[in-house]
Amino acid sequence: MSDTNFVHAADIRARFARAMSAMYQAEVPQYGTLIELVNDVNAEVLAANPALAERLTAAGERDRIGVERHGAIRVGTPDELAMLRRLFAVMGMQPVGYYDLSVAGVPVHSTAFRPLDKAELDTNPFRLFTSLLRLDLIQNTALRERAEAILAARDIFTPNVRTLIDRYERQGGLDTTDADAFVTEALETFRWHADATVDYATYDALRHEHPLIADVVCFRGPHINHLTPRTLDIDAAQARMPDRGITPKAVIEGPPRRDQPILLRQTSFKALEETIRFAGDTAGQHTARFGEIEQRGAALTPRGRALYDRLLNASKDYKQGADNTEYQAQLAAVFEDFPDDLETLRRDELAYFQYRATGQPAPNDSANDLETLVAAGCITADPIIYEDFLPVSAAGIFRSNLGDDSEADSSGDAQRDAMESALGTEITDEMALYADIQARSIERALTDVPTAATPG
Ligand code: OOG
Ligand code: NI
Repeated sequence: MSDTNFVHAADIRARFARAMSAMYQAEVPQYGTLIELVNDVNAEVLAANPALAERLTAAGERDRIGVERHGAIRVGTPDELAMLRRLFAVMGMQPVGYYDLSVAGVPVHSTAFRPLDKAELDTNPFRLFTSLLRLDLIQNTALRERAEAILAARDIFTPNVRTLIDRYERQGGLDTTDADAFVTEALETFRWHADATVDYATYDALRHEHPLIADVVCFRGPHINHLTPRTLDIDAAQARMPDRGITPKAVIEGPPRRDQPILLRQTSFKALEETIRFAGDTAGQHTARFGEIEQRGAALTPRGRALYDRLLNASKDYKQGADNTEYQAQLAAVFEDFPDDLETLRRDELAYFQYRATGQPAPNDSANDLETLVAAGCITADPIIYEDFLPVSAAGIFRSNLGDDSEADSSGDAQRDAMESALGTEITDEMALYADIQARSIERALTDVPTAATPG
């Protein structure tokens, strides 16, 4: 029962991401300033690096550099998460990856709603990093029950978005009028509300438990807390934020700058102090909303990831109190142990690669296995870009924006099953996606290599 009048999921996602960006720039003008800075830095990098500019143009990415890569929200209950899963499905976004942030002292666990396919990501890359509050980590029973009651009394979705989601599920798609209405209605869930649903005393008690708990529980909905465009030079963007009156977080998260970028580097500007009106008409301050930038590199295999985690852990003491330049220098020294050339990353199976035939015929009289064909120049390989998130980096972003300076401290256990049952679906394993792209590309490349011309 497919209907040709249905709007493609990627198109709804693009409309939604555009609307979200416009709303957020209007709500948080400093985010607009960050976008201007990122655009300027990107333009300078492209002007100085024509080869990169050409590569991005050829890949069709040049026009989309300025488009946001992700945003983040935090919800309070399994029911809210379940409904979000249905809402994001309309835009072709599925839960990928499980992140237990409680091990880093942040009382949430998270997943990212994103398209599964590379082609879909290429059309529009928008993802939402979505965290579910772990109320079970509140020790104080009375406070936990109070938080549960407050959350139970709110509905973060408009009646119209519920109707449109039902219709989408019944029909298998939305026409253009419904798609536009869906975007408008869905956006309402993520809007900022300067008036809290609770009085100041309740807010303060929850904030003392953890600032994140207050942020999730005390408002009418899960306001978008940041959006994240892509930068072509995160070091330059970080260094130049103060010139535009923006205060960056202390250090860039993730791996150091490298010849062959890996995983994800990210930084943010510090969340703004916002004036909140509490029930009973008291005013107060809350920090929640910020802007972030990211620069991505190769997806790592489990082996590469284990090496990354070990080196990152070895550098963690440098981070405390360091400024970014000093921290990056020390990080770079520790990461000397992570090979930084494509051939080693590939041969040692540290990163995932996409293989393709170059068109050159296979040599005669050889085994014609993958490595032989790569060595002979018949098959070539490019790194697959990492499209997911990093729990240690995420914890650093959370912490710098919540006025919480507590260091990582292992508390709760992973609760992947609990999150999956809340979602009502399995969470896709991100490693399996990359492994699958690589495996399929190898199969395809091997069959695409022309056979050797028979000597006449
Ligand atoms: C999410 C922080 C994590 C990222 O890019 O790692 C994140 C949040 O603050 O809600 O967005
Ligand atoms: Ni983020």
